[in-house]
Amino acid sequence: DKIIADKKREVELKKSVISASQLENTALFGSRTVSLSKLLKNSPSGIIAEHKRRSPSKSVISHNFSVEEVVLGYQNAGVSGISVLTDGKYFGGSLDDLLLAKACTSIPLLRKEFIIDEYQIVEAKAHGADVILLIAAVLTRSEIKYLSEFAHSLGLEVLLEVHNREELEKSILPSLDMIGVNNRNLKTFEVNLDYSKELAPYIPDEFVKVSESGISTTEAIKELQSFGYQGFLIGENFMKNDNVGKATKEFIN
Ligand code: IGP
Repeated sequence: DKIIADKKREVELKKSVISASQLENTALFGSRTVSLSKLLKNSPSGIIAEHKRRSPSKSVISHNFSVEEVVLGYQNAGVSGISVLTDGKYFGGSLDDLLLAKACTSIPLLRKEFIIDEYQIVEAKAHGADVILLIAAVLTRSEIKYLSEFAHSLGLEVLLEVHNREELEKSILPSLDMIGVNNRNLKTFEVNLDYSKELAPYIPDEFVKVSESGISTTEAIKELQSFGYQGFLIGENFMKNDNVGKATKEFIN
């Protein structure tokens, strides 16, 4: 679709000015990563809080905060991981946001991006990511295999996002760490936690289960936990508040 066509163009343009090997020469590229999946297995909160300024479904969510304020607020609230949207055109994010997040915290960071090329995985590592997202809806099985193995070779973990059984079945590979069910239908933007509940039994036990999008109550989390979910990706419900850190803290504690 349109987002992926735009992303392909963007990656080709970037490659023409900074090569992957130039990115590999940065200090962060060689740094150690933290395992989000291990943390989620042992974590009391299981919350992966997202830095999200706007989205195609909701336009403006927040524009009042610095990355530092949001990240420190999330850290202080006790989140297990932080997701940073780096897409500019549709979500108003950037790789700079990821870099700033890395400068503020040692909590594991997920690069939230439409990844279609290994170049973006090198970028992720060079800007402080610990985890990358791969979206099954826009990748073939062999692309998922190749990209996830490449991420592992750099010490990055992989969260694979699915929305239905077909996407799940085509994607199951040993090189994934976490499987996330997106509760939002990317075509209609409709959100329903039943997607997570219905797909849970088909996700093999060796993968940490993550429920993504549309989560706004602790009751929903308790229910999802009863279906085996250990990670909960939440953006809007935190970012829409006047005090992101305070709202997140109240939600978690
Ligand atoms: C967060 P929400 O409803 O809590 O703001 O959702 C996250 O799941 C959502 O931003 C997301 C997303 C994505 C964004 C899930 N998968 C893929 C961009 C691309």
